[in-house]
Amino acid sequence: MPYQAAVIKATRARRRRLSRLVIGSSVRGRTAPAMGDRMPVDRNITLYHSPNSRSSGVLTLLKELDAPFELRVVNMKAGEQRQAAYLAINPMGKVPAIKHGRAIITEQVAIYLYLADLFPEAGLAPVLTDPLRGPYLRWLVFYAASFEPAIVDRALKRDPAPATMCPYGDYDTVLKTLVDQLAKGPYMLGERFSAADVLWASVTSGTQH
Ligand SMILES: N[C@@H](CCC(=O)N[C@@H](CS)C(=O)NCC(=O)O)C(=O)O
Repeated sequence: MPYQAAVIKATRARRRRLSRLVIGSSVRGRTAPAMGDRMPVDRNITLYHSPNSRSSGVLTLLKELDAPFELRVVNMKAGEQRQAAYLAINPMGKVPAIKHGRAIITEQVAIYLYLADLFPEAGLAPVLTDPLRGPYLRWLVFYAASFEPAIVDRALKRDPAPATMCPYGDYDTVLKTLVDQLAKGPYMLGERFSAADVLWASVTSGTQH
């Protein structure tokens, strides 16, 4: 089954499981399990979002996590991402960004990691003691550190730096690494669906751009 179809199937099955859990439990509850005394107890998230951008994947993730959230739409066509109000949120003038309590988190991968850990009951983040935790971090970070710069090289038809100087190598190697990993199972972690799939599916389905 192609990767995209496998992710959609897993997402639907998870939604069904979650909606059964919601009845009579606190999956939708706004109170976090014990997570340290400095983490806000309130798990309401504000997502700064522009449709058809990298924030669309974060929106999908919030739904997957059944997280309580509020959307603040940033109108990129009107240039709101470069106006002072939004630059105070992300000085890079980019979406996505989220706010949780007083914490502002930017950079997609940081946001995926943060949210999947904040809603552990959704089971989208292998815990620290899980042997899949390392691979999970690997495939999320690989996206930002290797895939994105390689894709930009390809889109601009420019050569990367010489292989020994270039932190991500080159487009062909990056793509082969990804394809070889996906050949091992339906998801990035083999048989286990995780937040990494929500990120990679948003890229491969083209909903980001
Ligand atoms: N490194 C950032 C990249 C975010 C990014 O490139 N966002 C694009 C939307 S897909 C953006 O906000 N572009 C607005 C602009 O630069 O004017 C991340 O991973 O979150």
